[in-house]
Amino acid sequence: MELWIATGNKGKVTEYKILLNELADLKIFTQADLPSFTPRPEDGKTFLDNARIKAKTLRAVKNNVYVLGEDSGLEVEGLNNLPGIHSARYAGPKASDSENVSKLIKMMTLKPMNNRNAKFVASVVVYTPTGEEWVFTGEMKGTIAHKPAGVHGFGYDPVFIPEGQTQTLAELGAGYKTQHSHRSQAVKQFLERLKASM
Ligand code: ITT
Repeated sequence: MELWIATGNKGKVTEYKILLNELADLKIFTQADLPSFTPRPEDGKTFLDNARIKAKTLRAVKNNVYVLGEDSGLEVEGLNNLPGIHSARYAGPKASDSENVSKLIKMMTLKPMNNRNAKFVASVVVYTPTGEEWVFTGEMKGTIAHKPAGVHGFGYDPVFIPEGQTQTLAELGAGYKTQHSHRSQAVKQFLERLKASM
């Protein structure tokens, strides 16, 4: 089967390839395989809105295949759940992962508080070749570290310490994320739904 993922984020693609590895006949493509593809602005109000926008935009040019859109982000309790849906662009429209991480650390220093609780959220929308819409969500709870540590993963992984752990996701590495991440929770539901539909 063909799965087209509506993302330009290479870190996400790497993780989807690992998470979907058990599907032997799966061929994964992304919007990067369509040179003239232009993503639509992510102007939804929720993760689900934006996941749907991504999947629908790609589906408009790739039908009769599975199409997946994911919108995800980090909600920090002490920052009124920011950066949330703005996670990718927290430090500006073209911000790098390390600029976003620096801004997060700075915001938490400017507003001293004891509450460093946070969670990653992923909303995933899949369109099937026959046009059904499937929706999945996953979450991972944790806390924000005082400074970045570790080299694995992407985004805010260097400052996110999962519940029950003492190291960041960037220290724990891909094996831990494959078992426990917000993305892995959503993909497990997708795999179950897919198997049930076959
Ligand atoms: P696409 O829209 O092209 O998929 P994006 O990076 O803009 O790429 P999102 O709009 O969903 O994707 O924003 C997700 C951001 O949330 C991402 O850029 C990271 O900053 C953060 N994020 C999401 N999942 C993460 C993870 O597993 N580890 C670290 N940071 C993550």
